[in-house]
Amino acid sequence: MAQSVLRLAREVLRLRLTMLMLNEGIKAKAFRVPIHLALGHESIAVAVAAMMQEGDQLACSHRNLHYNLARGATYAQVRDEFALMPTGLAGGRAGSMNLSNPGAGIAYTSSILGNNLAVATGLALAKKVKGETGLTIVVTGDGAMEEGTLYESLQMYATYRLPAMIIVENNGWSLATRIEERRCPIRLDQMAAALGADYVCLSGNDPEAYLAKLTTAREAALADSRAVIVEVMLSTLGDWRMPTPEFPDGKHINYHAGGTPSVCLDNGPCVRAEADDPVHVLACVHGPARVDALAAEIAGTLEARA
Ligand SMILES: Cc1ncc(C[n+]2csc(CCOP(=O)(O)OP(=O)(O)O)c2C)c(N)n1
Ligand SMILES: [Mg+2]
Repeated sequence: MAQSVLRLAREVLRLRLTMLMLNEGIKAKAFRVPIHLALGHESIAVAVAAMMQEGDQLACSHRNLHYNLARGATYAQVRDEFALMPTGLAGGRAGSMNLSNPGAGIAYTSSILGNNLAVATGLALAKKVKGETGLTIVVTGDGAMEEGTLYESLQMYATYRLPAMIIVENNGWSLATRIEERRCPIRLDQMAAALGADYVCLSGNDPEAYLAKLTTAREAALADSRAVIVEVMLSTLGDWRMPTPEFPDGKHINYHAGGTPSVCLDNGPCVRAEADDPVHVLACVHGPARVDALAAEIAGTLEARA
């Protein structure tokens, strides 16, 4: 396995194992804030983190854990942050939904949907005014892209000729509502074309392929001072319960936040033997035995669960 590919595979596994350990903590009520795990989102976060260069800035949303981890946060740092301890990544002051880490390039994070799109536009404009280099990257979900700030920021990027990358993590859900239940389909490729932006669609959860495509898109955005929308098709793995009049104890739906009861660390790093699980994809590419050995080695370096 080439070193660069091995590094990406190790990172996908580190993110997965860290989130599985945090899931056990959530189930044990160890934390003081609502937490949105990102099981299934590992490949895009690892590829974005590897794509980023000096001066690049990332603006995240409520589901930001995978980017914080991919940009170097450790299990102990996020565990302590979620327990609001001074030893946490942000000194215990940010919690989960607003967790940023400017020193690692995560300039801003907001729990207000669409807010990071507007702030990222300001970050990109500030770079231009100050003559600074680097790309502004913003991550949003398929729900948050329904906010007007997506359209408004694309307009601003085109008007002021600002380089930017807008990553839409499309898991098909906004809280308990699927896209087809809440709105018409939106063709992001056509929206991008109408506003002078590029469009790239990523699927398949291969971090190496993602990194290659992101790197090309980054260079084009910087060379031509324009925006690129990167739509990533993925699944948020796990399950969630929502109380309804018919199901007062909670109806099982797609995972949104909190602990995911059906996912257990003892079952190994793979959640689903399907292509929407980045760890399953790694096992298909590199062999299950190799991935299990790597996972065991990484788990040994993370803090013991107790
Ligand atoms: C302005 C605003 N409206 C509503 C909410 C409540 N809310 C929090 S997360 C969420 C769903 C977000 O869906 P999406 O952007 O697709 O991200 P996902 O959770 O699927 O990763 C909603 C509606 C909010 N945080 N901010
Ligand atoms: Mg969504």
